[in-house]
Amino acid sequence: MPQTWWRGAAIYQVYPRSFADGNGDGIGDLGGLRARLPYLKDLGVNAIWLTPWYPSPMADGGYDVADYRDIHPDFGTLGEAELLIGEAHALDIKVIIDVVPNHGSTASAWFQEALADPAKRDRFWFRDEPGDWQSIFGGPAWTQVPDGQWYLHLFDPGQPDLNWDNPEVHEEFRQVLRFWLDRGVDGVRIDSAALLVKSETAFEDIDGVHDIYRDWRRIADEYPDRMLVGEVWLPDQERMARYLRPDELHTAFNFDFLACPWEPEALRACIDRTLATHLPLDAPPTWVLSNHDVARVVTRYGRAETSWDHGNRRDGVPADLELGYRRARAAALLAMALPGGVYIYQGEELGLPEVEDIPDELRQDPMWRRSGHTVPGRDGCRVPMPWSGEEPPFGFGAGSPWLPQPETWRKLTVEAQEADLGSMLTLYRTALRLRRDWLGDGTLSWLEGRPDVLAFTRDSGLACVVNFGPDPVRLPPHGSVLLASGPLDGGELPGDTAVWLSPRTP
Ligand code: TEU
Ligand code: CA
Repeated sequence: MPQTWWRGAAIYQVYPRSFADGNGDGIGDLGGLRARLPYLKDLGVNAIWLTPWYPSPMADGGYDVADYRDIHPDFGTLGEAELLIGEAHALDIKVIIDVVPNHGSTASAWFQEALADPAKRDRFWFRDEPGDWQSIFGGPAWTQVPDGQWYLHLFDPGQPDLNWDNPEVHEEFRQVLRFWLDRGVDGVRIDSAALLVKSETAFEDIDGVHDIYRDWRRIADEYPDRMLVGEVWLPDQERMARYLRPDELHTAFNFDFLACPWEPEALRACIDRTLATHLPLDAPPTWVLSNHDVARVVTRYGRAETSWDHGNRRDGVPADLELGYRRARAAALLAMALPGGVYIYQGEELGLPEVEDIPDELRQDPMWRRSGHTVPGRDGCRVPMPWSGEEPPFGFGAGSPWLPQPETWRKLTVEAQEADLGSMLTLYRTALRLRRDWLGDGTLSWLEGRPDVLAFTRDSGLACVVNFGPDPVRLPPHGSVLLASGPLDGGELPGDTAVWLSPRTP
């Protein structure tokens, strides 16, 4: 089996706007991120993935890209991006960027040309009459331009869908890929990867999309050790796996796992399904607990219903955060022990909860506007990181952060958690250190036992045991305890707790 870095990598998702602010304007930037690279090194991740950093009117947090070959001035310059890539590499951290091929921005040169000249509209989806599709953020997916035509936007009106029936669009993205691969990026995350090709009646997972990724794979393969990871939200794992055929994408996000409730039977079925679809393709699975589009895991797992559903976000549904925190710790050990790669969304390692009381007038997610102010949306998982100190901005930067941080985050800052051996940050650091020697790519063998316990061993001999039940359970035979997500109870594993066991005595 080829051993390349991405097969077993721990990849940390940076949402640049909210990670660290270097120049004090309240908005995270590349200067802030570069200064915090040592933090990521100490955390022990193998790679970072940055959500879009391009010039953009920010109609959708930068997923409305106006220029794929430059950096948003709020974040810095192309020169700084190049420095960042070099500095990350010097610390042995790979860099993955986000490419958004399904749609551009109304502020892009292409869209401006299309507006000015109806003969230049074939790069987008212009029609004389609107269709009846609804936008994923709510409201109609068609918007009228002054001369009467309509354009398609599956997301915000600021994000016109590109027409992948036009060869010019293919050529543009080939060049964009090369532009960044030439600058040393190690991987590309492909936004909304299943939506690019459309028919007149459907836009999800249409067969022609696979030809695009075959083309992209040929480009990536011209460079040593680069990877493509697809954001493929499809309910069906079999359909999803088609994107991972040997001549297409290297990996995809496992949203089946993210959406799965915190229940042993459902999780076991999800894990088995994942392995069954990935292993025959020799594609490493990925394990994802959260990202910038979903409620924070501490909050999600503290609710009575722990599954995730984009259509029913359960914003504001009461959550037992203590319970959610305990489960999030156990889930972290589960996700990091499973075969393949793991994604960690910034703040997950601090156990940040969803912020549910952002004042309405500060909300920026287009989902809030487009839903007629009925769906609060995704701002609550995008609140700037708390680094240090006793009050906001908690070391995020000198200025007031673009979204307010809760006062209660004083207990959750990096500074507070570094000093605490029982903190979430310490758990993540320890787990990521152990993971390098014991875990990552490979397979697992289930240890059969009680229905409310999931237990398996890995190729290295490490056993991971998670107890979902109410009562403590005895540990299987082992040499020593490597790490536990919570205190063991007289040698037994309490409910909502996970443990990593070594076959060897220390
Ligand atoms: O998300 C694409 C997507 O398919 C949606 O399900 C989305 O996750 C949304 O949150 C619905 O609840 C990607 C990005 O991750 C997201 O941040 C962008 O808003 C979207 O594409 C458009 O570029
Ligand atoms: Ca800034």
